[in-house]
Amino acid sequence: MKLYFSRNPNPRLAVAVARFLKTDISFEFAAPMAPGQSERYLPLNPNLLLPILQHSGRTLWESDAIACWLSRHAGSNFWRTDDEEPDMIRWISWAKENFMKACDIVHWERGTKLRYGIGPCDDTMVAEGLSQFHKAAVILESELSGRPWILGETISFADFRMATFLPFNDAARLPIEDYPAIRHWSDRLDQIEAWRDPFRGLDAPCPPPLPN
Ligand SMILES: N[C@@H](CCC(=O)N[C@@H](CS)C(=O)NCC(=O)O)C(=O)O
Repeated sequence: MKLYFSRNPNPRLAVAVARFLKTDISFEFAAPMAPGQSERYLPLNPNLLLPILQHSGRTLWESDAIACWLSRHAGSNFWRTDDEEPDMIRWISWAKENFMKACDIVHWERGTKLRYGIGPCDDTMVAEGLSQFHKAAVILESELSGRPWILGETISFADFRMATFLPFNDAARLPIEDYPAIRHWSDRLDQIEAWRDPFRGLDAPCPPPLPN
């Protein structure tokens, strides 16, 4: 069983899940979009994106599907399979359309574009992303004010998914300090080694630094 990854947000999420669940798996750094690499990776993922899970002669792509597979493989309820499953899927779905999407817009402009020389930061898009961020953060803040994790007393994949972009906040500079419950929840996540430092011991080049 192998997980192809890079240090970018979605592959980071998948590595964190695998390590959180203590999966017996090998990790291989990949760069499917690098020149000359597509022939190798197209059969594994036609989108040429990461993460990719390879197991039993098959491949699975999309972080959520991989997290589901890894959780089932571990016999864990990290991906809920009980009465909380609809609630977990609700928050994963909401995250991707709202909180995470807003984080992604800002991180793309302030982080990825500059890091990889794709283009200058578009301030209009940053403003739009920040506006979406505040709208979503108000809702998340209210939910997290009454409980430690999104589903209640026990962590689930919805927490990891919601927080996909927070480890990249040095670049995105999202104002999470304005939201104390979100801040504390993010701090709780950072107490989990698999989340805080998923790449420990893995051979993976660091992304280019942000220009000054
Ligand atoms: N919906 C996909 C998105 C995957 C995706 O966008 N992956 C990006 C990183 S966040 C990627 O592969 N970028 C190229 C790379 O990291 O080499 C998922 O959840 O897995």
